[in-house]
Amino acid sequence: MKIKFPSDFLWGGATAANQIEGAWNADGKGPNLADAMTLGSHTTPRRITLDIDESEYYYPSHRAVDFYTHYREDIALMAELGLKIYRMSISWARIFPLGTEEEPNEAGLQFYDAVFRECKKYNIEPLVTIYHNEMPLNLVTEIEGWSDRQCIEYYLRFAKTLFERYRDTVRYWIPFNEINDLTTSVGNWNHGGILNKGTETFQHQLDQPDKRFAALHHQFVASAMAVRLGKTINPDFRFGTMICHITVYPLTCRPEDVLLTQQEDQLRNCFSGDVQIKGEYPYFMKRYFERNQITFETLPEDPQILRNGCCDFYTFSYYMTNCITMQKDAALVSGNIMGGARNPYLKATEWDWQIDPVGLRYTLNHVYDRYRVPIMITENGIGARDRLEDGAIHDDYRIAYYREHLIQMALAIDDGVDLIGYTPWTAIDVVSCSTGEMSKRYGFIYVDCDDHGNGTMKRYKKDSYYWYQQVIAADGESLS
Ligand code: BGP
Repeated sequence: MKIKFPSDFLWGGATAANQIEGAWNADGKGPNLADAMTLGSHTTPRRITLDIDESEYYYPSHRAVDFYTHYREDIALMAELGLKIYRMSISWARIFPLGTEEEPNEAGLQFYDAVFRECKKYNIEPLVTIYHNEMPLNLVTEIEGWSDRQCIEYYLRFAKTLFERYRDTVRYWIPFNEINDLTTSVGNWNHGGILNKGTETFQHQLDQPDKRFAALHHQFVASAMAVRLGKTINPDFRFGTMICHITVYPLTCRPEDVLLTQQEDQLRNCFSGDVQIKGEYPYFMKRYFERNQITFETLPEDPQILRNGCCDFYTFSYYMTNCITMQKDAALVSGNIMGGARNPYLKATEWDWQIDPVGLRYTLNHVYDRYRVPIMITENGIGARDRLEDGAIHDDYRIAYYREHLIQMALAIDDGVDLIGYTPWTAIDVVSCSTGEMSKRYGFIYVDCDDHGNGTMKRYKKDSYYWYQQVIAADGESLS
């Protein structure tokens, strides 16, 4: 098949504030929950320390890759790469250091003014995630994050500040990154701002499902209210979901495995997408809550709020697929929010995330069939250990990964899916979310910085940079 993406296809790249910016306490920024996570690895869990103690631990977000001072150079590199869209997030604690202030921190806003100015200079469309795995630490300690309904008000104050300030600068918004992460216990901390008593690490969190689903409900309400509010400020604003799509296959054709797979898909993927796109809780969640004796408070006006604040387009992250089975002794594999049974037909990365390009075409068809709204893939990529040799990085494994996934995207477009954009994770190396490592790299641009923040911070173009540049320039034709 001859490959050619639509000429208006939004070729992009993604990052998130707490993983890229650094400058964790500069110009009035308050500490956020990401700033309280120590360095970990694939085998060592990241500790969560509410008292940030830099003399004892290394906290990767404090320096990250110092986008805060390198943003001009980085955006120029993104422009040279050919990006049409840049997915980034805004640090809540840079704008509202405690989260509870009436007035925003002007210095924080000025930083983003400058970032958007650079984007505009190169005609790069910003796609802004309002909430990406961080909130002011003060809201975690004072109100237990999103488990308290009060959080909606603070979030909307933050969102309104952004909508008004960037009314003519930003068109595409994502209210919450991977909102469905709160369907698993691992989402408590960095998605919900909830630290249950006894939880010491990000990887092993104690769970109170009532609290967790209350937090998720509050985020759904906040998302819908933000959509509504945003459109009163600028009717041209477009809002997207962001679902961490863990595509699941039955490990065998045993009907029980198939049924269990369907239930996993409903809970992990469809639930949150349905609320944000269709504007209501899907029927299967009633049973799920009853069977698991999960209760949480909602207000009578909530269903109406959800109906009135649907997202315009569907976006998701896609890194892996997993298998589901009744068998207790199946071999297991890792994943970002959940692992699963190992698929004998797939290879996995060093961090044990299974690589499945064909699964992306399947997923695109699956979600488009369900929602029939434009789709964007807002994260996809391979975490790998890159080697800098004489100023070059020969990341042929990353090129192979992207090549295979892009071909499947082209096939999905050919199937009829309305895929409008792609922002791979990441435009430039950033700190890993799950392990805090720098050595789990995703970028097209290499940053000379090690796991402990040592290095020159110099930027280098990887082989994948030149390759992606060609792909974009030819609208994907070079993949044929
Ligand atoms: C997603 C997060 C990102 C990103 C990515 C890769 O779930 O939205 O912030 O980090 O996963 O994960 P990791 O950095 O753990 O390899």
